[in-house]
Amino acid sequence: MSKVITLHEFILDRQADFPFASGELSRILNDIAVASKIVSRDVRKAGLVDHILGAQGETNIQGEEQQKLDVIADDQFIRAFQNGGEVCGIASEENDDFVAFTSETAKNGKYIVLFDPLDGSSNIDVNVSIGTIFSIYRRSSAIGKLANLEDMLQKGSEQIAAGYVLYGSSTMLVYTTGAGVNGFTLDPSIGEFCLSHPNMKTPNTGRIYAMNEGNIGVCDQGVQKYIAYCQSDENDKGAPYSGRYIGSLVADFHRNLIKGGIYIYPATNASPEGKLRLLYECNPLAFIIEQAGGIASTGKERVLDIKPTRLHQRIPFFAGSKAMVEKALDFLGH
Ligand code: FDP
Repeated sequence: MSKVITLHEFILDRQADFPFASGELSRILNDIAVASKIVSRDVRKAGLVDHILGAQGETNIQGEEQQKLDVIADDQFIRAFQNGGEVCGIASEENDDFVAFTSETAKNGKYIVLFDPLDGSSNIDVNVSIGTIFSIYRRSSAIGKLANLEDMLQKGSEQIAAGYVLYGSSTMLVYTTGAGVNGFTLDPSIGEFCLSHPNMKTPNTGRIYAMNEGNIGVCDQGVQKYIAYCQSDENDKGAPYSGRYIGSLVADFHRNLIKGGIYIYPATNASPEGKLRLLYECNPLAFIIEQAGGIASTGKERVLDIKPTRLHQRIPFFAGSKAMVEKALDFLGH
């Protein structure tokens, strides 16, 4: 039987791969792992908290105000980064503005983290998989100062690490530091993430397309034609692909990463810029899919090449197996 490798051990083993490694990035990754274990625990009892403990009003049995799980998750991650000492500022889906940490230790932190604490949160109430997505950059501002907006608005190609946690039938943490993608499954009996998916590669092609097809009539003709191609028996597979859409980005992305497939969230009439957020949804997933051998594009350009202009900027997103995304881009005329 082979030895179990925990995330903690794995991170320490890989630390030497970074130039000038001082252990700070490793500590941030460990902080994320701890925060996500806490969130995983809370997600697992979501139904109890929402429907039993909170059933009598606005407060739970301890007299505490009920909080939505995405706010709880946001607080958990912010607390982890604020107290860790390596991170000088964060931006998250839950906060309109970025947060620059003000303690002297934090001002000396070299890193910033952008994250979506609980993505797909509209699925919490119906017991469907949800996830956390994170993206780590070296700060561009001077060490010792407060983090600023420019620190947050770096190109995705500048990421030094990115990953996600999927709270699914099991809890998994998948991350990259630019040297491949590795996946860890939480063993609840020992409370550790254990290496379960080493060196993940996405198949070059697959049979799955994932899109909210309710939008098919209100998106670009190129997308409509590509989806018709996926559904036709005259495509490259000679049979219709499988349509699979959970409506939870991390879950849809993770399934496609493993099985091969394409994820599409195009621009629509109602959301001409697309729906998904560049900084803490698309960039981290783009980094991962590229590291796994796939492609992530807006339909016009490589996601990681975009210079962000706003914290909550949205983009159209086409990501997945190389051959499938290239085919979709052909239909879009690129
Ligand atoms: P949600 O609105 O539930 O938070 O980015 C948010 C996201 O979920 C993704 O997780 C999900 O893939 C997508 O939006 C679903 O959007 P549609 O309901 O428009 O398909």
